Amino acid sequence: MQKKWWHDKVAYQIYPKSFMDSNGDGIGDLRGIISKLDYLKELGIDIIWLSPIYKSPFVDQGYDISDYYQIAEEFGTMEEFDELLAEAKKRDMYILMDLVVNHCSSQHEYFQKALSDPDGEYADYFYFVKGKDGREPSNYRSYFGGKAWEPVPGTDKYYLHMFAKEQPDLNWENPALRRKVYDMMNWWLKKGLGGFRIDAIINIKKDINFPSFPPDGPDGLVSCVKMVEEVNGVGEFLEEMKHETFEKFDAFTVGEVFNMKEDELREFIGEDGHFSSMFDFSAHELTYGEHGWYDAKPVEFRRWREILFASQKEMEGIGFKANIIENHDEPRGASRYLPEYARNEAGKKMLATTSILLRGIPFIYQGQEIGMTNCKRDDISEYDDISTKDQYQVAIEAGCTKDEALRACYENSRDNARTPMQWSGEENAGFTGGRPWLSVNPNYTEINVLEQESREDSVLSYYKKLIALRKAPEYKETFTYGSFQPIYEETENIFGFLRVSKESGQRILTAANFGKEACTLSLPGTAKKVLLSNMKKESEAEAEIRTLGRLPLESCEAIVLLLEGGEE
Ligand code: TEU
Ligand code: CA
Repeated sequence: MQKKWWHDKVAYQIYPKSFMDSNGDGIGDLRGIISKLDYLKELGIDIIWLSPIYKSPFVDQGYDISDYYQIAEEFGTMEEFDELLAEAKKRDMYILMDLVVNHCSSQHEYFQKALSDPDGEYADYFYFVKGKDGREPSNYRSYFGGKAWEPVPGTDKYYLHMFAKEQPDLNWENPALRRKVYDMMNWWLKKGLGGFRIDAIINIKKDINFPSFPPDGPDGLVSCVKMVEEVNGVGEFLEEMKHETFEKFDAFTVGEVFNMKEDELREFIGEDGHFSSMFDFSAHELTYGEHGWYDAKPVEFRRWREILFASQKEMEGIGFKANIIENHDEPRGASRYLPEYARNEAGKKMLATTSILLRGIPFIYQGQEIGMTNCKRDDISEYDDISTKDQYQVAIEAGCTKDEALRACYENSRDNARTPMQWSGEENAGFTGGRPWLSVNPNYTEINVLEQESREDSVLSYYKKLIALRKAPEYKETFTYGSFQPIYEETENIFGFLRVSKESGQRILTAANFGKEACTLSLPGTAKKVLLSNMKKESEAEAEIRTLGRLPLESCEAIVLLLEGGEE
């Protein structure tokens, strides 16, 4: 396998609006990010992904872009962005921008021009389609609820929006539009970006016949994702995009790919794949309800482990997925993947260990490194997110009580991850001197960076050790390129795997006890050295293992152990 500069890196996602506010307007900004680069460097971060910072009406928090060449005023100026790039570079860090090109904002110049001349050149930058029998061209429901077609005023046409109606889909069949997109990407890459995180990309390929499908809900509509699942050919667009843009810059790209077809992994992230990497959403997909958030099931450990292991094995010999436990679209990992009794610092460290040491590229979401959690709200009006408002309504219409619907939001809302970063125990968590755009999680008095920086045994201190271990010169080869081998699969509640490298001759065991009870495991070899423990001093853990000849694990205990000898 050809080695690439990003293989051994650790990435961090910033949600700019909620990261750090430098001027007291309650909105995070570029200057705030610049002020925290040293914090990220110290954590061990190499690559920073910024959720969208372009000019936007913020109907979907910046995922609706009205000018791809401008920085949103709320976040700062292009000069500040250039400064951020330069400051990152000084620290050997890379910046990824979010590339949102399935759709733009309805305020974008292209769409405004299209509306004013619905038969003109710009109308063909979008899907302006004639209705059928005085109705929409098909029965699609958008991802955010309601019809995916909106009338084009003064015509018998409709335009397609797979997300909000303020997010019209761009017509990728049009070569002129594709050229505009590539020029824009190259413009940013030339500034010195490390690459892109690529939003909702599977959706760019449509079946332009827009067939209707049998309804999948009481609204008589069908999720627009059905059409995406049925259509082929997205790969042609993706290859063209790669050749025209990031390939020329050796840029890193990570795709947000849902609904990939079976056996396409190599095409997506193999050596000559469309992208450098793509997020591993297999665990997230476990949490889908049949009809929405209200009937989503809690994550069951056994299924979770099974699906993550299967995903790890699937990518072996193919490429690198990007491992996450949360992002800006998901609830907090600590609130989702940890059982009730493990929702404490030990549990959070355990979850970190099993995620960061997997094969692939770790992506940490802001606040994960201090163990931020979901946030309870008393009323739907306290939420901002467009998807949350829709899902609340879906729950109510399905007959849920207000409390049940709020519970579904508490467990699944995208706003759980979007509350301001908890920097300190000061008012508003030290995020802003003003009034935050979204209210802080009240637990900032206990969970915050400042407090954790002062404590050797905090979640934050542990993340630093964990990342440093992954990148340590002696073990880097094994953690980066070593194979993934599951172990203890027959043992309930144990998340265990070996990383094995022919190159380094090392075998490293990671084992974590997600169960409520302590247990003792047999070892797959002789213990050489405890590299990390989330509960004890490494030397104590090592002495214990030597005396027993076995591996004892408390509830919520995780251990990383170097074994004697190389591959068996
Ligand atoms: O998300 C794409 C996506 O498929 C979403 O529907 C996701 O499943 C949903 O957020 C769950 O509620 C990307 C971005 O990550 C998201 O923030 C944007 O809202 C969306 O694209 C539209 O740009
Ligand atoms: Ca600000």
